[in-house]
Amino acid sequence: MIERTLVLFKPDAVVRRLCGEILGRFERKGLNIVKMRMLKITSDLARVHYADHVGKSFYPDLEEYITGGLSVAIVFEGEEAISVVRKMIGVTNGIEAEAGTIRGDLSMSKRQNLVHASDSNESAQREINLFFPAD
Ligand code: FUP
Repeated sequence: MIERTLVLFKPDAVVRRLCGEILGRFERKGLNIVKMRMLKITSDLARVHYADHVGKSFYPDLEEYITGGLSVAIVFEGEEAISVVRKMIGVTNGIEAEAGTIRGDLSMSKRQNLVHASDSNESAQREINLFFPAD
């Protein structure tokens, strides 16, 4: 089934100038860019986006990091895009992520792990509406 998924290039991806590298991987895989914008995530937006994590011990550091610089929000479309993109980014901690994945190849951190990607149909819908509300 053709799906849409929300991907964020987080502030460390922008600061490290890895947006082109990461975007290229998704494009070469065969995913289409449907929407794309650069933004600075506010505390309010972070709290909604990471609603499941608000209140956890790591949340204050997570919010400081995600609001600490520019991010890029992208909607990708493709066959089973949600699970394809999740496989391509790897597990949360860059130290544990498999070689060949974005986090596995480019991150050595659990927090500064370069990318976010929707993990289900429901979260994809929610996150696309959150980052591209006008559409
Ligand atoms: P993921 O789905 O891999 O992006 O990871 P989660 O939704 O579980 O967590 C969201 C973000 O919270 C991660 F990308 C990094 C951050 N995080 C921490 O900083 N510490 C933790 O112990 C867990 C997650």
